[in-house]
Amino acid sequence: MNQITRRRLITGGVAATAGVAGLAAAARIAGRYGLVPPDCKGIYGPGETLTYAAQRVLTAHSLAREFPRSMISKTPFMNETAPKSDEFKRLEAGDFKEWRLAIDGMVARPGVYSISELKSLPMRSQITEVVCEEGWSYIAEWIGTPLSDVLQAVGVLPQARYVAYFAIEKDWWDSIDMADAWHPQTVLSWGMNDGDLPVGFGGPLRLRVPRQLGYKSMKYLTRLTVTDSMKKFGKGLGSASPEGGYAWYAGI
Ligand SMILES: Nc1nc2c(c(=O)[nH]1)N[C@H]1C(S)=C(S)[C@@H](COP(=O)(O)O)O[C@H]1N2
Ligand SMILES: [Mo]
Repeated sequence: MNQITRRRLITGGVAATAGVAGLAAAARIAGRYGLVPPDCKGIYGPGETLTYAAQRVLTAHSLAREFPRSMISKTPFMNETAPKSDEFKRLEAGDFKEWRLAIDGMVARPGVYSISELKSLPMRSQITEVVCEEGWSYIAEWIGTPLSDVLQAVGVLPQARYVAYFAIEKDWWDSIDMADAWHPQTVLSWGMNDGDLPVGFGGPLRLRVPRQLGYKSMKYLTRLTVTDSMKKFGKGLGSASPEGGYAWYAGI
């Protein structure tokens, strides 16, 4: 079956069922195609599943909007100041030369990368918007190493379904599916607006996921884990967000 026909069938099936028999039945169809997000249970579960399934089938390869340089925000809003831990202060005092990104899990060659090692890999620059669920946004240029280049380097195993990621603040962790992980605009960002990424905006390293809301773009990134299931992390909902009432999948 070719791609378009298959897409029409799945979305047609999922959407028609949603209309006739309700969200729960539509979610069951989505399940048959493996299009189920980690937070698929509970009262919002069928809605989350329908959103995720429809987005993935229709827009798996679509690009987040990129803006002209003239639209870069003059006073971008930073949500948080730097992490307060002594460990972070020590790393900052050393100009982040000792900052490391660990990559493990379902990969052939687990590894540890410094910022300068990441900078030696292929680079991408893009001008995209950070959109917070609280209603504000800003546009900035993000410079970094596409996550796909790092995934290529470590050799992702075929069973991989998610990339989980962790910040230096232990309560910040999240995950994306492989469609977003391999997506060309998903970038390990170490630069912003022609300079190093400032600490307030997540420096020295942030994962920019511009197809989703700001909370998926984790600042102060220290670890990536490639996995076939999010069940073993936290409460098994894919990230800390659903534990607090926010969706795991936050496509925009
Ligand atoms: N490590 C970490 N990452 C984070 C956050 C945070 O508090 N800690 N806040 C998130 C939220 S809710 C948003 S909207 C964006 C805000 O990005 P900004 O600080 O560049 O405005 O960062 C996200 N990434
Ligand atoms: Mo946010």
